[in-house]
Amino acid sequence: MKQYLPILALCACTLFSCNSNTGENKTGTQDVQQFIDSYTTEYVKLYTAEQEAQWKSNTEIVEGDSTNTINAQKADEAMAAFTGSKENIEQAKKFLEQKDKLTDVQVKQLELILYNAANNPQTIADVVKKRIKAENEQTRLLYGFQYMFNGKKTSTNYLDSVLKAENNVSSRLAAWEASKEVGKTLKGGLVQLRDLRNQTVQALGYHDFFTYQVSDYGMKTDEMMQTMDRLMNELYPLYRELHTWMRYELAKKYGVKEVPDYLPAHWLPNRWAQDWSSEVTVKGIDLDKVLKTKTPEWIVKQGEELYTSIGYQPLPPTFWQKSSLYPYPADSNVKKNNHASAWHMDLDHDVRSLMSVENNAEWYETANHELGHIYYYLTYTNKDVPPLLRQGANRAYHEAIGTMMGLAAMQKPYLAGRGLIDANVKTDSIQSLLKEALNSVVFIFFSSGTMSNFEKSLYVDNLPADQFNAKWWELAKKYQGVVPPTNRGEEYCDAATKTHINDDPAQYYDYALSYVILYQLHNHIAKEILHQDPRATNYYGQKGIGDFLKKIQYPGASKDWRKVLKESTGDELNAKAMLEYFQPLVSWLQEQNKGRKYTLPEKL
Ligand code: X8Z
Ligand code: ZN
Repeated sequence: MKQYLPILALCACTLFSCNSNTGENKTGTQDVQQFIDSYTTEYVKLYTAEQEAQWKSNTEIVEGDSTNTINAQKADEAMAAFTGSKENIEQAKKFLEQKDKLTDVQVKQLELILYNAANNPQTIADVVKKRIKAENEQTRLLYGFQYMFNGKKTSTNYLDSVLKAENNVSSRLAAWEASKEVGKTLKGGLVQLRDLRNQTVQALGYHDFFTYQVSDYGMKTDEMMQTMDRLMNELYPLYRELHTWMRYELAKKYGVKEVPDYLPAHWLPNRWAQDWSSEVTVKGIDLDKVLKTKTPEWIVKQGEELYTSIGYQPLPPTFWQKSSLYPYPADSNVKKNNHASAWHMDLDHDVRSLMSVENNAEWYETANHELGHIYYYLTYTNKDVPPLLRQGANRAYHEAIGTMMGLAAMQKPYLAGRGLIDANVKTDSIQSLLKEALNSVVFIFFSSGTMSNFEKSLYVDNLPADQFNAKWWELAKKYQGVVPPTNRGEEYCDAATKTHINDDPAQYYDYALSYVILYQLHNHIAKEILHQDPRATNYYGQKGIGDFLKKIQYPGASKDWRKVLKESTGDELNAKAMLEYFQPLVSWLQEQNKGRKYTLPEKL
């Protein structure tokens, strides 16, 4: 999720008194606290202005009118000038020289001040300025883009629906290609952004922008990439079965006699092949069918109700007034960012979501995901967490909780309890598990594999501009077993059709880690709180879950994430819970795949 530096907003007096109470007796902490307080005041002011400007430029994109883009740029520049100023860097460094005299929370804030500075060093103000301009222009190009299908103006929601429902392979190909056209217009900007992003952080001693982003976890690039590999290796036997099963299944569905060795990208129900779950409909639990009878508004409200049922407060009225939750018409002159996001506008209670919700299962899950961010914001906005530390325990945590709620809200006992399906209908639990694996397990190979390795190559290895598309498809083949429908030359930039490559750069491993964490949390919730099978839970009305999650969320980033994980689940970061969850599926798939040709190598 795109986060513009963390910061506060709000009632400075409460926050400040809490800050100055911490460690007042230690020598030097008066000075340091004064510095942190005054930094915070200015930061919150600039952050709020920046968020407002970005909100406007992401929700009102008008062809031929760049006012909002320019205003966003100016707000970004003001923030950069402050956070990257020589004085702030020097001061923070000076105080950190006497770490032992400071409280943990002070150290964390000073480190954050330096982390923010590294992305905006004013010693190279011209580079930072160019980067900001390029970033805002890239957003405008991506989200101001008019998608066309069969000669008509269309939307990504529509193209997605074709990829989910269309059985005619030529029509699928046309929709897939239409969805990739935008990449061509983004390539130049991406090349420029890669260089500028690297240059900015290099000024403060980071090797490259990817390494900078990874350092937010207290990790080095190698360690992160090894974590990605470890994760994929653990899940690979299952992925290989799923891949084999899917090749045969889709060949049958499209009436193709010769089963392809690799999955053609346009055969799959998602633009990036990151989620194949809509290929399976579990009899008796057809959520898409149920949701056709509901409105998009109902979907968001239903999400809120799940959260309030476990003990969260109703969303503040401003959430409903100020969010932008539904799509604009496909041919509207005004366009908006069509990818879902959640915003903490002022580091206080102005929380908003930007979505394009339609009444289908994918948006049902996404709405729950975004509300996870929103309730995370609201929970760490408290007197004990200084504004600078109003962030997730780490970025993956922020992604994990909402996704977990989304997945839990698709399990049978929950849907039956909400009256969305018939509780008495017999359903096939293996089919349910298969559907879930086609979401979660498949996603790991996109996020840890293709995305993370592409961005590593882009930033760390300085991938030459004439190899972007070749690299992208080399990785998609290796990790996902997916190939492009036709040869895709370097005039295309298929990686850039993924929003994160442009506007949430070098962070996609967050999502991979979030899945691992969420299965650890869910496993704990099911077994220790609900005493239910993790594969068949009903979270609704269970205050114990709210208590458990709030305990994780409350301290924000003021507590070390490894400690948070250990304290909440009793374990380190690992894929055990996820593996255990899907275990029953492995033998079923092996049985289905008997006699079939496996085309992925035995080992990744
Ligand atoms: O980008 C997102 C969220 C952003 S808050 C909607 N997700 C990833 C994606 O869409 O690629 C959620 C899961 C993966
Ligand atoms: Zn998110």
